[in-house]
Amino acid sequence: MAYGGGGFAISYPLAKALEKIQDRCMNRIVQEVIPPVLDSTSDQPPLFDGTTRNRKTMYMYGDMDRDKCRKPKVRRERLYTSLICPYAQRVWITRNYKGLQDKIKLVPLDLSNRPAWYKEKVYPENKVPSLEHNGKIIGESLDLVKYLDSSFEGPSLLPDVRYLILLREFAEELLSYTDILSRDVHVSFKGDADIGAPYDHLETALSKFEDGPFFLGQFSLVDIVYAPFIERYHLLSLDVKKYDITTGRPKLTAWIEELNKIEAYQQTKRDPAELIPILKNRLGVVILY
Ligand SMILES: N[C@@H](CCC(=O)N[C@@H](CS)C(=O)NCC(=O)O)C(=O)O
Repeated sequence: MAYGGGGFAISYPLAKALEKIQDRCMNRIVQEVIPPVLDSTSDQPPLFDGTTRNRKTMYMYGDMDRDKCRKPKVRRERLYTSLICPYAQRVWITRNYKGLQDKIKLVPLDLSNRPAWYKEKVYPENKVPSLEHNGKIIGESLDLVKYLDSSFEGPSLLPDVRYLILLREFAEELLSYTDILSRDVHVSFKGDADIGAPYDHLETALSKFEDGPFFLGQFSLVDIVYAPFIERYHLLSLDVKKYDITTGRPKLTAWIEELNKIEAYQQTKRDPAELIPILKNRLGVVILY
């Protein structure tokens, strides 16, 4: 059955599905309504919100026992701010990014005509930003950005220590693989061993951290340690075995491409015409280096 509007008709189920999707999108793009800016004439906002009567509890206890029918008071954390202060904006961005709009209410102040209660009862420094959390006042934007990140839920804004440990462990693993790689490549040149296996290993390793094309995501000493060897194996495999180590290995291809953009590496590369005869000469004598 068609469920129509002005220009074209769509089915009812599709219309319902679109309605849901649209609602979700609307949620994401809804602009927060910024509370009014408080000045010297404004009262201090109350510490607690949410004293509306709870219908479910009213039903359980009857309308007579009014105290039990009240929802517990909700303490609102407050971010005292100025809508034009760059320091306050840092904290505002952090609060938004972590999705804390409902938890931390904005209290914008007019700095040119500040309410007296702000200095007297909230933050004696009389500056913004400041955060009221669990009855404590915390100031200084850098401290606040870190505080919001570590004390509230939402996406983390600093690398997790566990992630750093994982990176370091993986770096060590890769560093100790360099000798195995040389041995396996050497063996594959001499005999029947699968010439592609060592590069499959590298391809898998390069897929582990996806925040960049390098072994640990971002460029590191692991890439430096591998660069001269992969450069030589690439040349030699093409020349001796007509085998391109990058074919079918998009991560390795991207790694080589990105490495070649790094000036510090570029300047150390030798002409292949100079390298290949040296490598061929060494092949079969010692591990390639
Ligand atoms: N170091 C503070 C600086 C905060 C600051 O200077 N805020 C200005 C507004 S942009 C302020 O409150 N000025 C009022 C005053 O100094 O009296 C921070 O990083 O939070």
